[in-house]
Amino acid sequence: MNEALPIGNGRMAGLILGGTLNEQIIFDEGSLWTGDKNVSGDYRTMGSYQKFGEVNINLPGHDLAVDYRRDLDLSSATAHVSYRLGTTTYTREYFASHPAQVLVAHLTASRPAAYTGSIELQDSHNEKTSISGHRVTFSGALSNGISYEAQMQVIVDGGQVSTTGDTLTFSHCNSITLILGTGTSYVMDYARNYHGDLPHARVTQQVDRASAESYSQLKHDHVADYRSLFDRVHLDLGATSADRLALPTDARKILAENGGDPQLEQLLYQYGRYLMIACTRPGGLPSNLQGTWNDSNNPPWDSDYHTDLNIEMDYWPVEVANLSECALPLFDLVDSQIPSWRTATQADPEYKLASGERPTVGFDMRASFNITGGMGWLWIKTTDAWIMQSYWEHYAFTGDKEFLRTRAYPLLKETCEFWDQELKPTSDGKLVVPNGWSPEHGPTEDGTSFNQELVWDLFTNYIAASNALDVDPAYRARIASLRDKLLTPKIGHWGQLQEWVEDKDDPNDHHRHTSNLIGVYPGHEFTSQGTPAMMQAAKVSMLHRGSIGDVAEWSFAWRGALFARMHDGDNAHLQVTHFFAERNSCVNLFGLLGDVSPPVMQIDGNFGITAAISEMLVQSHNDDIELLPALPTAWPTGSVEGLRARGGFIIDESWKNGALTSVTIRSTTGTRCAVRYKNRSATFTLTPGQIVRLTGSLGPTGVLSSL
Ligand code: FUC
Repeated sequence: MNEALPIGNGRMAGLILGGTLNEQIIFDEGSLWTGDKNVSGDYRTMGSYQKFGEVNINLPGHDLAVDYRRDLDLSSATAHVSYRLGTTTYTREYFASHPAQVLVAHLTASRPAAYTGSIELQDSHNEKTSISGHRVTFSGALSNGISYEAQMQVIVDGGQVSTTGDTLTFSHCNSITLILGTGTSYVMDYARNYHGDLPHARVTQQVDRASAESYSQLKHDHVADYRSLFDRVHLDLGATSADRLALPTDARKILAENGGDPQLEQLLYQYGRYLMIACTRPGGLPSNLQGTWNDSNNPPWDSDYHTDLNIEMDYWPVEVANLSECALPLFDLVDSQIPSWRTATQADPEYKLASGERPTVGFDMRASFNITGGMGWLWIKTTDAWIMQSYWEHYAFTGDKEFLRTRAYPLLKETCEFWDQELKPTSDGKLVVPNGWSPEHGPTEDGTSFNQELVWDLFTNYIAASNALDVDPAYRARIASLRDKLLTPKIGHWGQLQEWVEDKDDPNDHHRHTSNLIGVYPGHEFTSQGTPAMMQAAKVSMLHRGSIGDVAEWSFAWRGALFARMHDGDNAHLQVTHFFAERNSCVNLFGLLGDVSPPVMQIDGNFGITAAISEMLVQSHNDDIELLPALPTAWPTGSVEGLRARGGFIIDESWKNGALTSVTIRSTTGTRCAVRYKNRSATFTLTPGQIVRLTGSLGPTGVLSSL
């Protein structure tokens, strides 16, 4: 899987291995999970994400292929394999269609009757495959009662097809098209115990419909759908030298660790957006530790939803990189799990109130969760507040009041009410989260910076939400007064932003998590403008944490975003290039956790890098927008179009010789807009749909037009 080409339609995923004699397509679907509602914390009972199956295409004699090439075209979300045998060129094209809800493979050749071989469809849980006509099928059920089914239609042009057992044999065909559909009985619904209808009728209909379409129509619809999302952002970070460009991606990746390949950095940015469109679309499940790609029934960390960094990082770029609707699966899954989390939290001694009573509202989360209400590992306090940040950000960027009113606000309020009950007063009248833990670094009795900053963020977002909806003024005032009493992280004896209430940070500690800096990014408690002393302390902490030692692929992404918020473009850029190192990313540019043995693929770093690069180019704190806040010297000239800013704006920028040359700001829902570039600033009042164009010195070019 570390070399395969990944495709996906937000629900189904494919890994194209690209063999010549044997082509293998591993396929998955986000809802194929073992496990149940167990919340005991024993991760072994939580179940794990499962591999669905494989398609194997056997092409005798094709091991003699020459001029072999494979690629993944991010502009059309299609993967390709091509090679030559004698004078015949063989070409395969693969995509995962969101509109048709199927995976498609299309095998063509430069001469007629060139394809002779066989195809098998394999269940990764060993159920028998059956063949009826040109339809290959398997179905089964996991021990938790989740039923699954896969169907593959084999469409040939010319030649003959025959069946022997579970193998479909083809000879002298001009071309072959495979239409693969999958489904499970899982539903994201606590009230139904997560079990819905059997998938048979749905999968049959999807495969029937797609098989009745021409290949070119299927591809056309897929590309149009994909581009409606992908084409919203264009990025140009400058040109790579021709000799580097001539190399394949795996060779460029090795060199790019030392910089000098802006087009590969640009590709890494867009790859994060590609992977997001491929693994999290409305109606499906959110991205797990491996996105939706999985080649094992026993994947690392169960390929679950980790709450102390990973699931949150997966969604860091979603709003700024203009893929807002891709966040909806996160909200759908969290909403469907909350009834289980609420019961578990309120019953657990960990959350007993000082009075000895149980909390009566709210929920918190253990370090990981599954898709059926189960949780594993330790409680990680305030991860409820962290998840709520995504709900708030969805509104902050889109201005979607209906979402805020019906989905975000009730949960933000409930989470405030939970911490309102749980916070403990210290002897000097401050409020702290008791018995906290700074992921994954260590505990303290009263007040980790991680916990305090997340509660500050929650309270601040709640205040803004209740203001935006003009509701609950009395509770808003109470939360504002609680926020004023929260213990604020301190600056320690070597100038660092302390991780714990005790001044005990080790300046030589290179731990992979940067939990104490969550108020810098992804939070907003500390900013260069608003709290320069805290920002300076955060930078001291960062510089000591370094880029060595116990550092995972996602650490670089987080460090990149942190340095960007500190306006340190060169250090942020260094983190981006570290991602290319052999221990941090796979040949196919999937993130790789090189700090575990053996190293394992993990997707969060991919999304985190896209978020970090976005933060280098545009930052927004409510309606205050910073243009090119952390431009590194490695990208002297370039442009970006289509990044989103909080407050409801879309930003385009161009720069030359390290300086901003032009800016376009479009209001989607925003009105008051304050922009800053270095020591210049400008403020506008726009109406939704209006565009303002500015020069690099932020002077208007005189154009205020409508979208
Ligand atoms: C957290 C991280 C690890 C890994 C795991 C899945 O525990 O600290 O590095 O990413 O999640």
